[in-house]
Amino acid sequence: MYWNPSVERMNQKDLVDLQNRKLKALVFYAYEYSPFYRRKFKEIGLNPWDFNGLKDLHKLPFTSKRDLRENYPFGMFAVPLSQIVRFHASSGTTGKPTVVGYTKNDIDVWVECLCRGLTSCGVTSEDIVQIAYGYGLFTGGLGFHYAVERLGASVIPASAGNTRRQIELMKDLHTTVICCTPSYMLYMSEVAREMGVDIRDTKLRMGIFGAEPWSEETRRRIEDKTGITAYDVYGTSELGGPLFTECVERNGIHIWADHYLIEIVDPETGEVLSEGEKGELVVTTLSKEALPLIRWRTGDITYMESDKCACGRTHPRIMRILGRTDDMIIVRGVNVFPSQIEHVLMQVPELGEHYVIILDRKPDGLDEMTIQVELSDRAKIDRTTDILELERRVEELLKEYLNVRAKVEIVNPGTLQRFEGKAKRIVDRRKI
Ligand code: DLL
Repeated sequence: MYWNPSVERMNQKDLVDLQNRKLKALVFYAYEYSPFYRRKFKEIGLNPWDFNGLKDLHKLPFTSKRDLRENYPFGMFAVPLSQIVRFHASSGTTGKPTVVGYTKNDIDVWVECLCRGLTSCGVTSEDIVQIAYGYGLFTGGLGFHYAVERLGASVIPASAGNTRRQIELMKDLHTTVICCTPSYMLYMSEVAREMGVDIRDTKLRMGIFGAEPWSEETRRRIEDKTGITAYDVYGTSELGGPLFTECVERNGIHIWADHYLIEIVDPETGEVLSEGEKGELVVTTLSKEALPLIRWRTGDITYMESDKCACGRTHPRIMRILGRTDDMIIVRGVNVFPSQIEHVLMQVPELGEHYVIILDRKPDGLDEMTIQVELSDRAKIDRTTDILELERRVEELLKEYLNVRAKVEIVNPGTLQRFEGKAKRIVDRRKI
């Protein structure tokens, strides 16, 4: 089932032609309306009249979060404030917050993208969709809200939090689809159990989970615990919000190429990588009016595939996000992403789903990683010696798969912090 079949199945040549035309127009638009880009283009001697579209893409400058911060709040907007119909903002956990703005058309394009995605994972106007992403400055809640409404399904605008109420709503209002972070879904399933509710007995059939890295094993665990089918959704506030999802094939996330142009680059050198090579996702917006972004460095690590998907859609796919470049942990010369640690932990059936990675610097200057992970509430272990033995086993697995030396501490089920939005997996106690 398609939302916009002629576009979603457009042949490669037409899609590339369209991107080419839109990219050239974007360069003129940015030069004309964005003082920021005009300055950047002048700095590198780029004249829009000499720009030849896709084959010159590599000549365009990158745009980074730093640019957005330095131009806070409106310095990168390309329209007068009177044309802005909505603002969203990031929480600014890694510095000054960033503000993004949308014109009416920007919202329409965002809704269109997400409607295509929702339809591609099988959401229909018959569904009752509970949105448990936060509403507010975060794009998750309102982003899904507008798309689900446009689709004609029923929205339950639950927002994040108030978890017992979420379960009641799910039961009483016959929710069929839930949208939230994967970590919140895990938490919700625990609370449901405490309340004596088996999610399998409800009408819930599907979850659309994203806004944070999660692993294939976590998907399997969510599905095992709840009996639903779990889909991945990706997006960032700078690009719009939640925009792109997996389709029923669940073999990558379709990036709508008529609105967004993607590249994968080496995060260190900025060199463009080939299909299938892992690197940083870089996105150029082809339709955004308020905040056009040229070669936006998302900071997210993934790889790209552009062969036609079995679902019939021709738009390229990115594979599950491994993590953010700034979340990469470097301990004793080994680089690792939390999602890779999660991947190993979740393969151990005696372990639960909740974990935290603590980084310390020892007096001798060496870094130390400790992973606290809960015992599964189904594990039948209570002897201390068995716990110690399990800790050693997990440490060996981490060494074997990731070459990381970490101390593993197994803690009782229910003792680590739970999250209603994005989970915080790293506690860095190193003094820099
Ligand atoms: O998280 C938008 C969103 C809302 C996406 C709801 C999906 C669902 P930001 O708060 O700007 O926007 O955070 C964007 O979150 O650069 C990634 O690092 C991370 N992220 C988002 N989706 C995924 C995902 C929203 N599916 C940042 N897998 C991005 C891994 C994700 N990481």
